[in-house]
Amino acid sequence: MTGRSSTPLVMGVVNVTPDSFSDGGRYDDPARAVAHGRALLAQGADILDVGGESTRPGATRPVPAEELDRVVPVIEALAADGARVSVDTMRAEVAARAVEAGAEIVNDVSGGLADPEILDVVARTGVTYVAMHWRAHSDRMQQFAAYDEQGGVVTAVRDELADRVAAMRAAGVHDEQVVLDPGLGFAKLAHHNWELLRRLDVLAELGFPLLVGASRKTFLGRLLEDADGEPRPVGEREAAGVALSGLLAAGLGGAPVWCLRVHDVRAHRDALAVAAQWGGAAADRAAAPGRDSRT
Ligand code: PMM
Repeated sequence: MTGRSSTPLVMGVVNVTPDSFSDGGRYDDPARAVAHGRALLAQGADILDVGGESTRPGATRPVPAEELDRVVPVIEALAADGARVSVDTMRAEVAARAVEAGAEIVNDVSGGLADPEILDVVARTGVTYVAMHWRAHSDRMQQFAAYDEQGGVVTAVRDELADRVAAMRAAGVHDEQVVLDPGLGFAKLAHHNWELLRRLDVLAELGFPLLVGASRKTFLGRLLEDADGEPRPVGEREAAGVALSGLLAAGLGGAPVWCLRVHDVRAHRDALAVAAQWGGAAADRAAAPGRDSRT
């Protein structure tokens, strides 16, 4: 189900929320969200990630009924179109209803910590499970952005994800269902995110495919801050994220990435095309030195 390929898959974000930091309020009514999902498919998304809870720093949680009302009709419509849909939720109840509605992937930013029963849903349904590194809900997660142990953030994230894998196995989830995610921006400062991106090989030691969600995040805004120290606004971070996708697809994170979670699918697809062409050209040169491959 999650088989590896050299070019990462592209997961397009469909946030059905009034308050997500990257696109909050733009697609918060189901019809608009479905239209947006279809547009992302047309741009080449492999997966559509439908979420009804904003996880931006400081966000408060919707009640479960509200989250269900947001995501279920959108998942039903997009799955009926034949799309491969994931549900971005931390709740077992929402995950179960989403799978009934046609979701094939449960994307849980808490890796089973927020609602441990979600692991039972994943085990029972056999769907793919994206488990992200997470320490606390968004209203207080940045209080936990400290990684003072030996090995710093990279070792801590690897070890905490390994603990989550143990919990998944104990719940009856099969390893073939699991994808791991470093959780960029979740209880992380900017430099933590960069360290993780450079050392994906350490996370890959756990033996699972990796998903990376960097698109439009605050650490990119910080990288591009203006002369007064103001971060680049969310809507103007796309090019930096696209550059990062190209570098990751070219292997500069130190390990293959199974999937990139992005907002502007077309732009990131372009970066992947460049990286694939580069890799192919390098392989051609190695196989046939001196051959002119400009055509
Ligand atoms: N980031 C956000 C939401 N869901 N899921 C995974 N697996 N990985 C992420 O990094 C991730 C996520 C927050 O970003 P958004 O507000 O743009 O959706």
